[in-house]
Amino acid sequence: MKYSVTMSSFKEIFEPLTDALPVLKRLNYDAVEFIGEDQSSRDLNNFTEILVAHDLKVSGVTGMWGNVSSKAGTRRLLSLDGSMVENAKRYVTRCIELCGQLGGQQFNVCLFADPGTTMLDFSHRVLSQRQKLKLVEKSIPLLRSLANYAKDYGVLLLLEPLNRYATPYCCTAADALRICNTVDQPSFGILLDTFHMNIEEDSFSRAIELAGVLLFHMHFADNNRKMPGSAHLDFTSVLKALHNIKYQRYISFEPNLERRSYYNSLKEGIAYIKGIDSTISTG
Ligand SMILES: [Mn+2]
Repeated sequence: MKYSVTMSSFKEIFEPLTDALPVLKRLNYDAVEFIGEDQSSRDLNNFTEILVAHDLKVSGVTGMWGNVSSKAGTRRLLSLDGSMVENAKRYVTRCIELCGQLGGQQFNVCLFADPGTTMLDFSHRVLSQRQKLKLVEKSIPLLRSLANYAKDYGVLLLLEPLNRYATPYCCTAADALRICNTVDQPSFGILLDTFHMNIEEDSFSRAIELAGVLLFHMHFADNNRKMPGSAHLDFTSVLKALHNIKYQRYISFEPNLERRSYYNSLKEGIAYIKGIDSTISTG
């Protein structure tokens, strides 16, 4: 396995964000997942220089979708407003280019629609497969053309299912697989995130095995979005399933970190996962 951390986890901790890089190198991370926001070419050059100096790689670029910022909220691939879809499309193409430029392997899309599209109490209800399909159907040709665009940059475009409280149109590995099979492009695949899986999947292992060869990236966080080992997710079954499908790509930690405890969290979290991984590898 190779280990990476999302740079977005450091937004509240480091200014500039590049100050996170020496820390990550010291803690034996292999790579960082760059943040999918506009950067000046000066900042980007600076980032690349510091990255190279610390012998770190870029695993990919994290798509900033939904409520993470007001800008992110306008990136709606499922909008009924054509200009909103166009806005999301431009965002994806820019991030693909950024990812290619940084030598990253993947960029993730999440499917958001206009607010008020569905008015369900998601604590008790979910959308039916038919309702999901109806809303997602229109975006298939766009996803296909974006996947093709990504291919030209040596980047994979990955669909990340989120939990129902974030966006209810693609929540499980089965939802993502259905969309993937319809898009049907070798440069289009799946990213699974243990935080969302914990809410939506019947089982970690069944979801991972279902995604199978289309699983190209993993986000790891515990059930409370802290580093793995902080709470009660069963990372042994996650890692066993990854071994079963011969997954050898990045495990990218995507935790909430706090200024006072980030160092120990990052240190203990990777040690916890590497510990489980080595028992599986030798057992
Ligand atoms: Mn994620």
